[in-house]
Amino acid sequence: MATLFISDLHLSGERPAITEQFLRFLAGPARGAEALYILGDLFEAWIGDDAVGEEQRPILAGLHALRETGVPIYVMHGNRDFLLGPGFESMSGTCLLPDPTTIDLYGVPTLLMHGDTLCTDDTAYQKFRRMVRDPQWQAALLAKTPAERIALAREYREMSATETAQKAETIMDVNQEAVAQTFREHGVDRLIHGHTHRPAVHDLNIDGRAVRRIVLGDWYEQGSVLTCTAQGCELECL
Ligand code: LP5
Ligand code: MN
Repeated sequence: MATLFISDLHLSGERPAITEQFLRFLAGPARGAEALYILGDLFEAWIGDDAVGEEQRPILAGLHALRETGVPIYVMHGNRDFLLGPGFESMSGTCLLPDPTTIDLYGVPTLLMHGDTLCTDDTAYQKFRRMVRDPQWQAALLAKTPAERIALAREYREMSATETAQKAETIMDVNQEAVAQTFREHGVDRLIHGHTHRPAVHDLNIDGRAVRRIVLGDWYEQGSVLTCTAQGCELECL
């Protein structure tokens, strides 16, 4: 039995081949898993549980079908789909997970995060994040019509594309001190996150303690999955 971790699929009607690949993953390798964890940015954009697009329905159905085979599915918010809510949970048969969450992964205390909160050098993004994670801001946004939200999401995307094109790569990566502080605060041996789209396994020494940070890959061009068993974890491309 294995526990699977994926993130940053960025599923969108604009990339149908990746949605197809994800649906094949749900109907194939994910069956029989002990659990599936999706650590943020499952969707390119989620504008509210009441505004599901036609291209998103097969994804919800695919998740639900996997859940019905007995595989628990946990979903964390990313910076693109922070509006996933209880409606999404019931449509997909999944459970939303707080960021961060600690799990016991075959005896190894493991912290799960999306990863954006570790990018503390990206102060403009952290300011944006505080704004969009504010419950009052979200309530005001969800009171708008779906058409208004689609227009706003497009504006945010354009703003983000302009901004990220001008930011140094190092600013958009995790801050090492934030990583160290996270390991100290949570007392875990392993951290699994996504967001940066820089898949890798980093072996670190924090205050004399050997720990491991595993970064999941995105699904823009191909699938990426971390498979963990009692023997260890392996990052693979699909
Ligand atoms: O997504 P990615 O990887 O390209 O960039 C992220 C950060 N950007 C974001 C913004 C999202 O892409 C916006 C799209 C969300 C879609 C769903 C929204 C649904 C709700 C809204 C409508 C219903 O997360 C980017 C990081 C990068 O990761 C690397 O970590 O750098 O951060 C930014 O680009 C943020 C800017 O730097 C923030 C600028 C300050 C803005 C202050 C608010 C002003 C409002 C402007 C209104 C147009
Ligand atoms: Mn992200």
